[in-house]
Amino acid sequence: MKQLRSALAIAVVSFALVGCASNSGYIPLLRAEPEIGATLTRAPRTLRLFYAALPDVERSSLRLVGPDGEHQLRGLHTMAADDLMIEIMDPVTPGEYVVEWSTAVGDDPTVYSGSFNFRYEASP
Ligand SMILES: [Cu+2]
Repeated sequence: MKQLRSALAIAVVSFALVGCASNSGYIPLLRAEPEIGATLTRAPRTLRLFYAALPDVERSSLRLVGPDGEHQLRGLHTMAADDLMIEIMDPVTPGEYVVEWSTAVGDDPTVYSGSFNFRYEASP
């Protein structure tokens, strides 16, 4: 009986650890255009991020920060392909860019956030 109880305790503890680890590590972002970590030779005009389920636009935001600071973005929407899409208003000049996103997807009420980089090098 004592053995069973300690086995149960171990099971509960390891379940809690696994739950904790997957919670903090889970990111619903699958891929993006521009691609995550890409080096581009053409300046992007839009950002499009693809998620594991349909994002809730009302609870989503995107930011683009580059060498000239934060870019103006317009018209956050979804193409109903589990994506978020937005238009980049001011010209993308060469350099390193960070896309910051936050969103809730599908039936999951959690608001997730993250960021990724891409680089734009003007073609010679
Ligand atoms: Cu679109």
